[in-house]
Amino acid sequence: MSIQTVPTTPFAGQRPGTSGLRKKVTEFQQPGYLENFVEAIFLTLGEGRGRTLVVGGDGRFFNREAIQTILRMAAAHGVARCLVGRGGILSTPAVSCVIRKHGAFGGIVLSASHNPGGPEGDFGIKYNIENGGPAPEKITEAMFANTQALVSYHISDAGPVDLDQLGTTRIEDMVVEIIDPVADYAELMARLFDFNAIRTLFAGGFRMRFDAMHAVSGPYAKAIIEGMLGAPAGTVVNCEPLEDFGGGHPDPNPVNAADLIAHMNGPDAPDFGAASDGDGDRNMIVGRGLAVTPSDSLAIIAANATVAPGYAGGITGIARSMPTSQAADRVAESLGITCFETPTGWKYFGNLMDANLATLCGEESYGTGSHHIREKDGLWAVLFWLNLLAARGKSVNEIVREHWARFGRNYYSRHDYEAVDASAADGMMAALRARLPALAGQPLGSFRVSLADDFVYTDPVDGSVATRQGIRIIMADGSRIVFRLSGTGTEGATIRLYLERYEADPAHHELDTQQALSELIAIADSVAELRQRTGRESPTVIT
Ligand code: VG1
Ligand code: CO
Repeated sequence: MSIQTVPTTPFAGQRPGTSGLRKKVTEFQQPGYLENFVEAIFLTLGEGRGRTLVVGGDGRFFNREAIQTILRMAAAHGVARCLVGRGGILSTPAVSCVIRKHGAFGGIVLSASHNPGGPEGDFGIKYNIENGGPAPEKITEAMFANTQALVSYHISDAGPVDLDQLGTTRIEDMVVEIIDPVADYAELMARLFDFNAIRTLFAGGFRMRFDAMHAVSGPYAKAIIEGMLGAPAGTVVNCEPLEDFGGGHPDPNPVNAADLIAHMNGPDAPDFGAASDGDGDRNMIVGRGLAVTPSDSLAIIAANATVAPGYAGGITGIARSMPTSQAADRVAESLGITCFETPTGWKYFGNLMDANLATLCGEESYGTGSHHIREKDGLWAVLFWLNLLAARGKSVNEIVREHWARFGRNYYSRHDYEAVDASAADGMMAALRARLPALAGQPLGSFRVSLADDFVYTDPVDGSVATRQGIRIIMADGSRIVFRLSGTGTEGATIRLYLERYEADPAHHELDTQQALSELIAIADSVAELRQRTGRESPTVIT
């Protein structure tokens, strides 16, 4: 066994996006591609790597191979100990949990999250820092800079590690410990939620369907929901993580989790439905005939936080990404706490949670979480809802409608235009940006624009500034149109159009969402020349 120095040359395009470096599997399979990025990670971390590193992924195609490479490179860079999930499996929230619990200096997560997998699908790599959260931009930018200057990488020539046996082995001087991927995470969940109340709920015949979409949440949901909470076998479906997610698109929304929605709309619908994404950090909450929008879910969790023992003392603040609806703002106001508005991506929440400014965080993209870790956490949100249903003895429908009656309803939708020609998308954003100064104060249909800008965020903790985080057109009544380009896609550009309209009057709370937003949809199209510039008649996905 010895450490090799392998000559290499830089690859273009290794700049991490919203959530790590995400590319087609075939791109990652090029000799040296993964190695270069991992070398750049270790170069960026410098001397701080003498301690423990956590490594795991969502089980997608190329996961095991990538882990073997990363372990051999970690050994070559003086890492003392690597904790690896058995079978190479660790959900994103579990990585965050394990980093924090075991005092690791960081973690490497192999996942392209909600993007499809398999040999023709996507792969990804993310680095998480000591607090368990995604590396902030100054670190990912330093990694990118390092990828552009590489002449060699360092790797041990040791053979592969058996990832399927719990226990300890060595590569060079580094200890490799294969750990149970679920244990630490399950123990944390049991401390946050009233497992006894949830057990009683299931014992009383409450029925649930959790669709793990053949992704990483399966083992976690099975162990916790069926194992610890006593839900009947078969409550968790599609629970075996598959390398290609069974050919599906592991994104828990009504379009990609259509099978769950069909069950929840059916005549024999269970009481509660939920789904999770590729790496287990997203969640969808579904009642009978009702998919709860993620922005509403965040607001409802915030309004009811104290039902869960882990939050019995109340919450210090809420944070939401800018495009997420303002439903949570209304809850924050009624609680007398701040609702922070951050750019898209979980990395912006870390400082707020570390400084105890925000307890709960959420994104419209089916991401919710709290300061128990530093990632969004799909199963956590589902367990919160179970705790809430058990504590209140009400249905999902009742809870949502009572929330609207009390706070008003924020009609909300996101329209995605996927794989659009990149220069057409850039051109649209540039033209829109140029129009912004003239928009303020102008009437648009029955609305009047009160603010039109490209969102800039100044982190209240470290003062760092993020610019160009999404074009927002805010109307005088609080309605909003937001445009962003996705930072997680791997084909052309994806335009995201976010639409929001507030309705206080409960007599108008049962409209169809697209109907309720129809005027804003038309305004968005004409202001941005969306159809004309993209050549698309309609969005690829509406959530
Ligand atoms: C999307 C979502 C964003 C989320 C990110 C990572 O980013 O909009 O809210 O944080 O995915 O989620 P973008 O740049 O494509 O809009 V995950 O579950 O894919 O790690
Ligand atoms: Co994810």
